[in-house]
Amino acid sequence: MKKIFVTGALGQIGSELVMKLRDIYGYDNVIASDIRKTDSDVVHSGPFEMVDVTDSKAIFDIAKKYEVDTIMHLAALLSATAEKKPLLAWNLNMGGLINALEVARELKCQFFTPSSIGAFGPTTPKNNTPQDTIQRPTTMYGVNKVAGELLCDYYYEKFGVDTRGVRFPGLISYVAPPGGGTTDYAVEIYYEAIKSGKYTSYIAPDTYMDMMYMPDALKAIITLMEADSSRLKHRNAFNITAMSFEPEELAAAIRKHIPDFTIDYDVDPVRQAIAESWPNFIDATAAKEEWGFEADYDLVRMTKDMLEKLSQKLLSKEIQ
Ligand code: AKB
Repeated sequence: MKKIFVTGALGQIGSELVMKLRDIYGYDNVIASDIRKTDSDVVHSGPFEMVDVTDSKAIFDIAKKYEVDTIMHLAALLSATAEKKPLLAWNLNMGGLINALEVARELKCQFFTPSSIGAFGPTTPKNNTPQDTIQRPTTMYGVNKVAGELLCDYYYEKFGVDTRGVRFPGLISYVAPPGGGTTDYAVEIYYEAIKSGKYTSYIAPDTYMDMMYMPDALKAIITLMEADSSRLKHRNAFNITAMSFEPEELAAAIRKHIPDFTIDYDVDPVRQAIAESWPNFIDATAAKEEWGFEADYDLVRMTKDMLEKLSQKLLSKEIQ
């Protein structure tokens, strides 16, 4: 990777990935893009372009202008929003993906796009979900993710595009908030724990989902993209995970730092149904064997770091 073009760069992953890539590969070698522009580090620290990924020419023109050799396509709607706006989700998630893949084919770029645990469904084995298994999701997001995985494999097999991907679990970070996901509760809870000492969860107790702290997610993307191609038996997309918990366990971990923290429940039937259609925990052996993936953060370590960093962030906002 020398010149990397990132779409959806102002989202939850992009906001941190772009800065990490710029540290590693040089500030001018990472071209960030999004449909909007904000007053942020991503926009000010290196090249930034406004790009709507449903506009194939716009993607092509930017990729050509900067002579990029890698595309990281992040622009997408998450599960809960996709369920509310299924047609928009199809058009953005699938339209954007095929546009970006076409540019990768034409300009011979390496290609990354994230899949998700949302690519599994109610008939998938729920525990220790294998890498290769039944994928019959019942959400629009899941349909997009399965189709996306297949499309990326197709571009590799048919056109030789070096496509690679991971199935991300819920991602937890103190930098940029997620938006419109089912796993977002696991981020919101930290904000509310610090701000008010209590949280009302829209996900029911006893609902287990895979999760990962953002530093491990960034490490996974970079390690996979740098991995020796000959070692990869799978490509789109690898199961990866760092931990699996239900809301009570997360609350208990927070209580070790904020003893009076309380959680109660007001379950959202839409997001709960999505969560219940996903695995309890997935098996990431293929990622470990084929490119050495290993997470650094478990629930205890993540919670300590998250509460420290988020407290500092919220405090400095108050002071401003
Ligand atoms: C979501 O909840 O939609 C995402 C995901 C697991 O893909 N965080």
